[in-house]
Amino acid sequence: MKEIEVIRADITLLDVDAIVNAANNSLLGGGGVDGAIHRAAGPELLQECERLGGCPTGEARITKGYNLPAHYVIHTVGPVWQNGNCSESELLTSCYRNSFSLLRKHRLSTIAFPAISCGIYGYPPQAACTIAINETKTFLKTEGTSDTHVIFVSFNDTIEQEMRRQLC
Ligand code: AR6
Repeated sequence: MKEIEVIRADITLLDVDAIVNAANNSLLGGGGVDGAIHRAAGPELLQECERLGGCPTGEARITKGYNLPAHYVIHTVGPVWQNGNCSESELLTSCYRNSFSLLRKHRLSTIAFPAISCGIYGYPPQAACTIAINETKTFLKTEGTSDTHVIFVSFNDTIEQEMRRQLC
């Protein structure tokens, strides 16, 4: 079943094909969900990330999940919110598109996203949720298979409520 789901959870605990990491350009870890994923995955994740040589904003890279229940981690680098006139929406859209592209390339079915850019990077939640949902619907319509399952993981009320409101 092609499906979109919103759940409240710690993304590091999810047993899915791939979880998405809201990373930074270095791919060498940081705070927020990035720090949590690296802590839970263990040092081998950092070793693989070191070999990737970073990632431009809006692009995505895939690694194994190591000690995580998830088999893979898709690392994408969201934009830092400035004033909305610095290509933030195009860059956030690219994060979702490139993450879905890796999902398809690796023939994976289940993917869990955190709210990319909505924490430390300060993206307004309403606008970010609209992009996340629109890109997901487009992917499901054009390239999703009967097994595709997209999970939006929220860590706070604002994101969860906004996601649910927009999916109604
Ligand atoms: N599970 C699910 N969601 C989480 C978790 C978790 N364990 N932890 C945080 N969130 P952020 P960004 C939510 O700041 O804004 C890092 O230092 C959080 O509540 O992790 O893209 C990177 O290295 C928020 O809604 O990512 C970058 O430097 C969402 O995840 C920078 O932060 C994203 O918050 C990236 O900032």
